[in-house]
Amino acid sequence: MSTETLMALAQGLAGGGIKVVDLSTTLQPSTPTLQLPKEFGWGVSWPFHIEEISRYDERGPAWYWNNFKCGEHTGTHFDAPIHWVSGQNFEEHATDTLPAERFIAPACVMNAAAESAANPDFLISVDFIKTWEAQHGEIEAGSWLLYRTDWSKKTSNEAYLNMAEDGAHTPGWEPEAVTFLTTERDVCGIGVETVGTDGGQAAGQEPMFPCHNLLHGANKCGLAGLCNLDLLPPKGAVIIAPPLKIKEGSGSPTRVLALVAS
Ligand code: 23J
Ligand code: MN
Repeated sequence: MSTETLMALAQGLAGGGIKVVDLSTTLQPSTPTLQLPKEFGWGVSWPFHIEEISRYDERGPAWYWNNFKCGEHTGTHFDAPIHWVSGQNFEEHATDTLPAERFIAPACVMNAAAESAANPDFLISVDFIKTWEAQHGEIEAGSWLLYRTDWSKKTSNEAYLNMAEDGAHTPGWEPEAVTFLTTERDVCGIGVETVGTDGGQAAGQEPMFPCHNLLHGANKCGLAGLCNLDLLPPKGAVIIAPPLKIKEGSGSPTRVLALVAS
């Protein structure tokens, strides 16, 4: 790899035909957070909360700044392998210890928007992936697999979380599809538009939360709460997604960017 290649990238970014697409939503108090089934007494992730410290006023005449707090898994965010019990024993598996090389990788974008609109409980199968590969070519090792559902286009939190008496109804994964991606394709990780990488009914799947279980059990990472996946080509985008360097963090809100040739 040459310095010329790297400088060509810099020129591409400076108006030379490489676009930067922002795949992140805006963090704000109304940012939707995961609603787990209530009956088990599982802990609750804090929503985003922000408080002004000063704004060029008596609390700080020349400066504006805020305090904020939220769960690690709030809004557009990164899931590290340590997040799940199945990933707890790997080395360098937390936000502060993952090799930085894993934060920049190409992406394959699988469009399941029509299927998800027709059925909010749609689950990606191995067949679905193989059909995509027949059209676009095999998923290269080290790529992110981004699951486009257009779920980020829902205009209310109610529609986005899609909660019913029997829990949330949002698209997810057949366990075999996740295993196929980690073992047969050795992906970098899996990214979704929904509030978490698993589907809304995943607490009742076998294994429970199969995407989290199998993805992190293979020492792979997740991205959740993505938007603008409809602006990406099926192949050829490069994703930049470094989580905050939280000591032993299980994840963090993340600004996720895609580089796309234009
Ligand atoms: C904990 C338990 C279940 C789920 C999740 C977290 C997430 O989706 C997450 O943000 O990692 S489904
Ligand atoms: Mn998460």
